Formats: sequence, structure tokens, C-alpha cells
Amino acid sequence: MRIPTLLVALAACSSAFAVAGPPAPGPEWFAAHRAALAAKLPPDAVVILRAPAESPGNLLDAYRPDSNVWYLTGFSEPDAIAVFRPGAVEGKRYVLFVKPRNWTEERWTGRRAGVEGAKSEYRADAAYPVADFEKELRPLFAGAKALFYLDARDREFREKLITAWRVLAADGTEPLPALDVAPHVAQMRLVKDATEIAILREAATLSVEAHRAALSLARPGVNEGVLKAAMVQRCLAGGGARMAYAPIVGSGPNSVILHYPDANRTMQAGEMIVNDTACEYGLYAADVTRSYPVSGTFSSEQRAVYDIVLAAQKAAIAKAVVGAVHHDVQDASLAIVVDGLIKLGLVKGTREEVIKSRSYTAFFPHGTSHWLGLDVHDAGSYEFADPTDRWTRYSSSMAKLKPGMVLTVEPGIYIPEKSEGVDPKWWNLGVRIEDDILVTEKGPECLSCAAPREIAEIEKAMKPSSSQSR
Ligand SMILES: [Mn+2]
Repeated sequence: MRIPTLLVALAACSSAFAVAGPPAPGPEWFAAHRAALAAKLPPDAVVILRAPAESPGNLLDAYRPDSNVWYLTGFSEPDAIAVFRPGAVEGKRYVLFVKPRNWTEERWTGRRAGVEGAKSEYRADAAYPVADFEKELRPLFAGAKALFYLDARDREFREKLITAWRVLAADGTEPLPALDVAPHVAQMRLVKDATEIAILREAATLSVEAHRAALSLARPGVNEGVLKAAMVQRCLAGGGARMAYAPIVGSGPNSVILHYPDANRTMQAGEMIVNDTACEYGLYAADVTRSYPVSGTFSSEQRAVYDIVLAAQKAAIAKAVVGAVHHDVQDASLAIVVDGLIKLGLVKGTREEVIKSRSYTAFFPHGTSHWLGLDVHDAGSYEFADPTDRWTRYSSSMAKLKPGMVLTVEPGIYIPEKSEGVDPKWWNLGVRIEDDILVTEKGPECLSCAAPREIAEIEKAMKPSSSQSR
């Protein structure tokens, strides 16, 4: 009896144990990225990427590789250096410097590919211990006319590298450029291929399950941390190595704090919850926010604000089509939020006046959309016509939307306590609705909209009977 009972129990919640999803990309995929990068650079360039050493203080979570380094190499260990010489003779185009195998160290900090693995598993033409980098630098630089570096915020590494390059360049007759390669890699990362889309889809699907788990647990008297814990459980049990970003689970007065970090307050009837939490999967981030009433039923004030934000989100998602520009998404969302704030009497004036005076920023102080991918605020230019003003730059983001781009759409309204001239019935009410949108030839595809988003769906998912039946 014991075993069948266990099997039935396992089958009933098999999704809680499944770690499936798309296979991790293979070495050819990373080689294709190196080739695509090389095609953007002069043939006599040398590209040097730094995979940062693990900071000794960061022991709370496993080391996460730098997104750019991983995208170009697949190598995910700390303290490594990758060198590409697209124009070099075959067998010298791709060199990796890595930590060598050393059981005494590996038994503490984890297994390493080592110098041999760098060649056999990661397809480097040659590999050396990372300690030998400076010694090998001269032959790697020889004949190169431009240095493209990626320092992954290791400033000391960058300064030493550029100094060595200048010394070498001083031998010649012309000054040789040393340039950050990150903008080139960022533009590559902006358009996702089928492999990346499959992984992002998984990250979003897992995050939807996590949101469903949290929704079913919310009620008065429950701590915010219970919702956060349920979501972390679902992400990690589903195969995510970590959360895509620090979870934001804020109720009542915390629902108006955009990046509320604590998640330790007991939720009360009559409050809203803003839950901005999502999983990382295969190093790719989802970014999903749902807002719902602690009691499981929207009050008329909560409904009024929610309806505006949802309408704004839908209008903005509809703009995420091939050929549109990024700020079309922002503009659509802002127009509806501003109209809604005027209708509720929270701001005064016409839409044009409110946008011009920026009085709406008292209640909607952030942009509507950012790129999503390996990083939650992913690489890629927005092509701001005016990047200097943070209030208006998203209204001037000229990046053209292309198939394979992925962006968030996340309008919100947040009414803090004691907002000037605002009826207290609106105080401490926050709503943000955020989904992950893939731009396709056939129109916008929402990767995360299976998380309950319509008021009726939310109220149904929060009913105790509905959570028991799951
Ligand atoms: Mn976001």
C-alpha cells in the first residue's frame, strides 16, 4: 500500500517535481555568437572578456556568470578570461584562461572544467591557467590594431589591460583604440533567437505557476513572507537556479513602495498586494507583477484603480508590434493612466496639461517597459532621443520593435498615504500589472498572461475552495 500511495501522491503533484524545459544551448550556439560579434568588428581586432572572480562576501547564493561572458562563451565559472582574435590563424582564434583543476580547492568551492575542459567542453583553440594571462598577453596582442574589452565591472582588470595595450601601442606609429565591446554585444542580445525564446517561455511559465501559488495563499492575517516563500519554492523546484530579481511582495502601505524589499508584514483585510516576483530559468529572467486584494474581493476603490491600470497595460501591449517604436508602448500606457487619474479626481487638468506638468508622476513614477532577457533590465539600446531627463526619456525611446525582441509592459498607479488633496479612501493603494511580451510577425505574444489578470479570474483563483482543488 505504501508505494502505490506514494506514486499517486507524486503523480498528483508531479509538476512540483518536474525539472524539464528546453535543453541548455550547446557549444555551437556560443560559437555562433562569437562569429556574429566578429562580423561587427574590424578583422584585426582582439576581444578580451573578463569573467569576474567571485566576491568573497557573496556566499548567500551560487555564483552567477556575467551575462555577456556567458552569451559569448557558455563558460560559467568565476575568475576566467576569454580572448577572441577573429583574424588570427586557425587554432589561435579563441583562447580561454581558467582556474586549473585543483582538488584541494575544488572540494571547497565546486568542480572546475580546468585547462583541458576549456578546450574539450568549451571548444577553446588553446587554454591556460588564468594566472598566466599577463605572461601570454604580448603574443595575443601581437598584430592587433584595436582592443575591444568587456570588464564585467572589474575595474582593476580593465585598467591593467588598457595600460598594457597602451604600452604595446606605443611601439607603433599610430594610436590604437581600446573600446568597450558591451554595446555591440547588447545589440546582439536585443533580438532573441528560438533557443532563447524557448528558455524565456519556460521562465515565464514557471513564474505564472509561482504567482498562482501565491494567490492561493493570500488572505488577512498571513505574512507577506508566506507569499514570497511560496514563489521561491515554485521557482527553485521548477528548475530555476535563483529568482530573476529580489522579490517584491508589499501589502497596504508597502504596495506603494515600488521596490519594497522586506516582505515581512502581516497583511490586513481591505489592503492591496503588489507582488512583483519572477523566476530565472537557464539564466534568463521573467519579470511578472500581479496586484490583488488581501481579502480576495476587490473593493470599489481597488477595482477603479485596477481597471485603469489593466486598460493601460492592454493598450500598451497592443502597441508592441513589428515596426512600432519603443515609446509607442510607453505613450499608450501613459495616456490611459493619466485619463484615469483625471477621472478619479487625483490630478487636475486635461491629458496634455497633466503630461506637461508631470503631476501624474505623484502616482505613476516609473516607465512602462524595459527589455527582458539574460538580465531583467536587459542589454540593448532604447535609442533615447533625450536620455538626460529620466521623466521623459521613455517618451523618446526610438528603438524599432523587431520580431524576437522581448519587453515588459508594466503600468502602475500608487497612491501614498497623506497624498495632498486626495481622499483618504484612496490612501495606501498600489496596483502594478506586469507581463512579458514577445514581439512576433503575428503581433505581440504575452508569455506570462496565464497568471490571473482579469478581476474575475483573480477573485476565482483566491477563493479557498479553488486553492484546495489545485
Ligand atoms: Mn519590470
